[in-house]
Amino acid sequence: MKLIKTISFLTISLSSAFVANSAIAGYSWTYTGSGETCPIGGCVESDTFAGKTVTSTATGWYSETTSGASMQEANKLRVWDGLSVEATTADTGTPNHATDNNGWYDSVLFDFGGDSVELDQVVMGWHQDTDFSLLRYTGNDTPALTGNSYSDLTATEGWELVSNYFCSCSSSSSGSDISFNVNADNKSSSYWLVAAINPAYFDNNNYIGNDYFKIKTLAGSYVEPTVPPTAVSAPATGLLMLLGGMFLYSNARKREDQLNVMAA
Ligand SMILES: [Ca+2]
Ligand SMILES: [Ca+2]
Ligand SMILES: [Ca+2]
Repeated sequence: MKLIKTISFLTISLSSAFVANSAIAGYSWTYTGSGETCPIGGCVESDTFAGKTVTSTATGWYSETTSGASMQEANKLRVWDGLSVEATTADTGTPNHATDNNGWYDSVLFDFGGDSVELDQVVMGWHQDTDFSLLRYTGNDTPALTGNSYSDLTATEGWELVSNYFCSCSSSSSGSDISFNVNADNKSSSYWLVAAINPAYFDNNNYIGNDYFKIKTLAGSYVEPTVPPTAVSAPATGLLMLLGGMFLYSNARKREDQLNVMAA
């Protein structure tokens, strides 16, 4: 019986090494300011929950509006009542200094520094019409935006359109936050892209060209990494096999003794 208990304990211990993908909910990253320009490398916000700090680094991006135009890092990413992309030196003033799709197609890249994040909510601060595309990166390396078009991202560059989201507000509804529940399928990634809704992801020009918003808060969960099978040490596996073998041998011996007694 002691041997059986030992084997059971080891089996449970080894099995627990494979338990994966538990998530810690409650994270949020909020960007507010008075128009400061993000430094080279991006604007950084961190949140700590249950002892784990997850950092979000935001950078601004844009492309010309011609089909297939290449993405470039924006002239400025600024922080007002949310993140605002000034695509070029001409993409300024209200409302164009917001993240928008008039003149250039703006977007903000959020890099979570290798931590896997499941986004649940996107909150816009100042906004007018607010239709946007949400993408996540599915690759294991660092994504390259420069020189790729928005279409390239999903066609060849490892990005996936999570969904498009639409504001039911009119273009004059600025002045208060608007919150979107996103990512209904609970997907996770270390890189997320929020774009003023883009024709590469939503083919209806009636929705495009009048969206202006400042990305204020992202909220979601940190997804703990899967423990790889290699984390189970070879000696532990060997011990389990050895104990299993001893158990089988012991049982076979008992059975043999019983048969001998019956035969005697
Ligand atoms: Ca613009
Ligand atoms: Ca802009
Ligand atoms: Ca729109």
